[in-house]
Amino acid sequence: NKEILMIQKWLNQHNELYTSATRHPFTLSIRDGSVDLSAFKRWLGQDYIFVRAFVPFVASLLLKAWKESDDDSDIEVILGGIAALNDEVSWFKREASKWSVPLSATVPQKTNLEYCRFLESLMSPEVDYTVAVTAFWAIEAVYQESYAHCLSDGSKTPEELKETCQRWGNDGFGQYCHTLQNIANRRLEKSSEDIISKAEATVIRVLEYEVEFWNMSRGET
Ligand code: HMH
Repeated sequence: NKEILMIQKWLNQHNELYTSATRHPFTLSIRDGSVDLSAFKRWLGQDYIFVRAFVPFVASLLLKAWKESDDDSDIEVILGGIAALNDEVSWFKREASKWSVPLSATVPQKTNLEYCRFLESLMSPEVDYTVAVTAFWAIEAVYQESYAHCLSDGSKTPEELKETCQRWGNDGFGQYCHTLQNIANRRLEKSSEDIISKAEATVIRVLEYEVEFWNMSRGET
């Protein structure tokens, strides 16, 4: 189907899964103000570990874009993403110290290790640029949608969590995610059935991991 863009089509087809990732009980509890702060701290410590693994993934994406992309501006968009991650790592350290979360003593949970291993598998040169950039869009989009919702009309997000929500929920980050979606759609339009189905399976895996990642905030394991 060429009339409707691939990502939109997948979001419709996998709407239930996408909604479980972007309207998770954890982020909904931030939005309604009932959030358990120990859950927030667990998320913060685990996400710092994830972001550390996310940096080399995005670096590997930059390399794929340089080798395979048909559009020079892709490199600039991804480089902007790396610059934002540099800032994000510093922010995590500041935020962790604010909440007394000892990052160096934080042990990665099983879900986190699995998600990081999945990211590592996407860093392989065997993985096509189109598949990797589509995964990148999905990873960023879940946070953008989740945290923007915590700031939208009617939200009761506690003052001390607003900065976190702003980090991913701000309009600039929304625009950036939209640009990534456009890149992914442009590539998918030109891709073989094989690449398209690999990219779709990768998006589904990302959404599943994102749900499990939010689940870790419950601290049951
Ligand atoms: C688990 N997914 C997870 N952590 C993040 N920081 C993002 C996505 C977005 O950057």
